[in-house]
Amino acid sequence: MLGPTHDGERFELNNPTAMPNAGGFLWNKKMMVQTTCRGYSVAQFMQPEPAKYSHAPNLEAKTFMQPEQNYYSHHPGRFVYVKDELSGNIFSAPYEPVRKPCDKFSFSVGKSDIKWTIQHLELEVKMTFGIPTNDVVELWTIQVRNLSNHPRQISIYPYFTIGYMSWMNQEAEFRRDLGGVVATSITPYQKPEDYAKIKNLKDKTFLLCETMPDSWETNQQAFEGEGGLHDPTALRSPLLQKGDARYEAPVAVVQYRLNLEPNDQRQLRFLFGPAFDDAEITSIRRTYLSQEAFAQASTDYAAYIEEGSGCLRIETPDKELDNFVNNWMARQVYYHGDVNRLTTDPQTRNYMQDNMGMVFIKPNVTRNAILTALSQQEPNGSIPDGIILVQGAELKYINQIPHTDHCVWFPIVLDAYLAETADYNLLQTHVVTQNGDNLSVYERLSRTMDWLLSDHSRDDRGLSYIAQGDWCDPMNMAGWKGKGVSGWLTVATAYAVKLWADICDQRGDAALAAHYRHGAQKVNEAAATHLWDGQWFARGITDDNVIFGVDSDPEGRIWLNPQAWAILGGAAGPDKITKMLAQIDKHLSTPHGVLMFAPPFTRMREDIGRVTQKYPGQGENGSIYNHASAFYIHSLYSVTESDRAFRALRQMIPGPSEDDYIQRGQLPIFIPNYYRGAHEKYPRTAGRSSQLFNTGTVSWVYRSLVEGLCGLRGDSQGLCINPQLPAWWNGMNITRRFREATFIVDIRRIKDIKAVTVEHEGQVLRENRFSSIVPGKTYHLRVSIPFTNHGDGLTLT
Ligand code: CEZ
Repeated sequence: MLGPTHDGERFELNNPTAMPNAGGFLWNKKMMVQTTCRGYSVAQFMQPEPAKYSHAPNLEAKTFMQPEQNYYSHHPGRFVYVKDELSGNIFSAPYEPVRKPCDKFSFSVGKSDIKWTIQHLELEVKMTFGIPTNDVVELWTIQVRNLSNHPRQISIYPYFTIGYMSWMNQEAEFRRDLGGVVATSITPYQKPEDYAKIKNLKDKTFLLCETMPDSWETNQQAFEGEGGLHDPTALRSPLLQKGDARYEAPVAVVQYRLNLEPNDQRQLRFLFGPAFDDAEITSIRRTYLSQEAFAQASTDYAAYIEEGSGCLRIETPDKELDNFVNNWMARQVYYHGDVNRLTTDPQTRNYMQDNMGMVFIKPNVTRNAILTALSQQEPNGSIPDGIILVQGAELKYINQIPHTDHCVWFPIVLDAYLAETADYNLLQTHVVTQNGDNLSVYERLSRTMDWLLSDHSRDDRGLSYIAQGDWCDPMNMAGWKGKGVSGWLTVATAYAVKLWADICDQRGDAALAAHYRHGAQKVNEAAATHLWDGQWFARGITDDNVIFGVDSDPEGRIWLNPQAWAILGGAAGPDKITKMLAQIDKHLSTPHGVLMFAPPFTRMREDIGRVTQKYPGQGENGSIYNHASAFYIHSLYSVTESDRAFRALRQMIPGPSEDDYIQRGQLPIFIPNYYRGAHEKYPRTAGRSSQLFNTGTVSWVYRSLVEGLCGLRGDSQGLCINPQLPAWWNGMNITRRFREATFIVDIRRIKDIKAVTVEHEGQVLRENRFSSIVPGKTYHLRVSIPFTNHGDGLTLT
């Protein structure tokens, strides 16, 4: 039913109904398209705020990308109707809107294009979808072949949704001069001051045809008639009516009448996208609409995607894991780091974490992101909600709500950056803020930590305020009156401050390191005193001084984040960790991964907030929220809980059993932001993927693969080697790019040895560290690791 192609370059699904929402995505710096196997699409482009050119049939609210998108028959899509002129039979490719079962179906997601092959009525339709690297336009190739042994007369009708563009002004017509359908609209607005913004928007949508069609229709209603989208009335006539749309819903359908001899085929090319005016449409046509231009765009785009292929290749006993890591994982990390989820004001924590992943792809991008974010630091050391990337960009809704965690992410990202690059010069680099303050990165980072440790951030118990949210956006009412505190942020503060102390040490600043270490210790003491609930850490204390995320809570009893970060930050020592892990296993582990908390809330808790109003098991309300699980995995590797860590990591990837694929409904080409939880309450939907590929998860998972599983993390002197294979693996092979050199690492379990040893050209490395790395060189390392018998037991080092 599904699987990778032989070379791993593509992943294919051969059934349009088993996993109806499974899809793939393409992006460049200006646009993003997610498309399902059945032909539905969600496309957005930046001008500079996200906008659409292929709309729903009703006016859509502007919002961030939604999980579990609902697809319905009039959902925007790209389809091809096919009619046999003799029999009158019709079907559509890839599957929607006619939904005729076909003889052969293949949906093939590549890294840089998406293809379908459909066979029905002894005809074959191939659709190929690509985008260029620098422009906003979809490149479509549609190919039909006669598979029968007799001549055929057919019509094909490529159909592209334009939808409801505007309640103020919309129309469409076929433009012979431009060679395609052009729909025109005015983005609705009401405030006169908005006119200046909307007047320059790309309010036209075009479908350009390389080959002049025999006919067309641009009026949605005229096309569908009484038959509807599944059986459009317009297909009953020999030719489409060449209609226009005058303040009527536009559509772009074109008709080609084809006579095909046995085995004959025709190839047609189309461009679909937004434009400002006719001149722009003409120029896009000239640039892209030819066989050579398509080929060139595809080569260029493949090269762009290839730049994000990451620093790691693995060969392990788990072939499906290898396929995911080697072909897809870095691609998703790259998407986040390269285009920041196509936002102009990314949430500060997202911006920092998405850029953390870039250390493994293009570390310079991370460096610049750190500088950009710090250039928006407040004089008091805090960092605002949302980093403005485009001048004049407005802070979107979520960034207008005060969250208290932003400073935490800075030493974390910096630590990952320094480990990968050893670029300690960054600390000396000066950053000027808007008010003219000129401080080094080092000074600015100290200020972020001072802010976290200050009275502004902590109450008199030493616990960190939550205001209207921390990492958990929708935990908006635990502290909105100004008193409530976050258990997670408290232990996370200790982690951040401790990491910063380590960096101060690396810079030789022992006094400052001691100062921050002391700060972290105080925070951890406060956590132990006020948040430890006997078996785990509480999630917080409300404005009314009610502790929550504790054993006595019937809902929201135990949360993953406070435990994971207590491990990272040192609030939990070995005894506490042993207790916590047992409880996490008991309450939070599921066949689809580790839950963010349990049990899910079934009613609003006004002293916690809207997280409790989300659907039970969905989103932050007790799903397997992979971002939270990724922190947990990272924390497990930090205490060499290798088996637990690997299990949780492996569960993030759909498959490999067919049942698992069907239950999750997603192809293993990205990690979604969540899988549904509520296994006890709603077993039917438990495990279902959100299909949302925007998630802070991926930078952490990639990091855990590199630094945890493979154990190949850098420090100021070189590359440290300390792999953490799950106990049931006897070895693995790794190719790791590091500081512009290549390491080929062969890891084997060896009987009767007690510790990891690393050999290079027959020499055993001291402290398992490879130093004196020469860029451009390739090094072969032989790593011997002992057999472990700890199973799930705790082995703290
Ligand atoms: O957004 C993410 C945020 O982008 O939720 C995470 C948070 O850490 C990320 O920064 C956990 O809350 O507002 C909501 O209720 C939404 O659920 C968002 O919180 C959520 C969406 O998944 C956005 O993609």
